[in-house]
Amino acid sequence: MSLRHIITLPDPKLRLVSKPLERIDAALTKLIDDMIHTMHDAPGIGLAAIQIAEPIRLLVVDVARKEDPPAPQVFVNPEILWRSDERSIYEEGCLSIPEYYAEVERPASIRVRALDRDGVSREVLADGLLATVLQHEIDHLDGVLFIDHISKLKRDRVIKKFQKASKRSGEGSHVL
Ligand code: GNR
Ligand code: NI
Repeated sequence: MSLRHIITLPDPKLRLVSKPLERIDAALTKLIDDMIHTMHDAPGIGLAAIQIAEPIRLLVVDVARKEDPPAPQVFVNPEILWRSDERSIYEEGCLSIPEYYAEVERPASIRVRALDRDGVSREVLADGLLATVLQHEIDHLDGVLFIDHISKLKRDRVIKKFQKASKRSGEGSHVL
């Protein structure tokens, strides 16, 4: 298993709309294992493929408590079939926006259909933290970040901070 580099703001790839997967083959299974490894190492409770620069509709989550054994779940081509009217608020963070946290309001429960790592279609009724993380990850597949759900003032401030940091370190100097 390999650890993969997680891209961060202001990498423009984070704004791509990821493409559906046509098949689950050995290369994809390897990528899934690398994503789970990368998520656990970070550590994070979710990771979308675009965060490792792969623009495909694949995400992994693991909301097991620290004292319990790891319980990664894989979602290929996920679709949200239903959202509750009830909302809940969580403080969110993102491995692609390091060390920034903000409260986001989202539907409290959702029903999601996706293929699992064996290509079997499954439906999951998620609530609590799992519902929030799945919505955060599915947003990534559409180029949406959690800061798009906060005020424009806060969002612009965060984006500016990461643009400045990237210019200072020179890593963004090749970016338009
Ligand atoms: O590790 C993560 N924690 C988290 C906390 C609250 C809401 C969403 C998340 S997802 C995040 C990892 C990440 O960036 N996934 O895309
Ligand atoms: Ni994220």
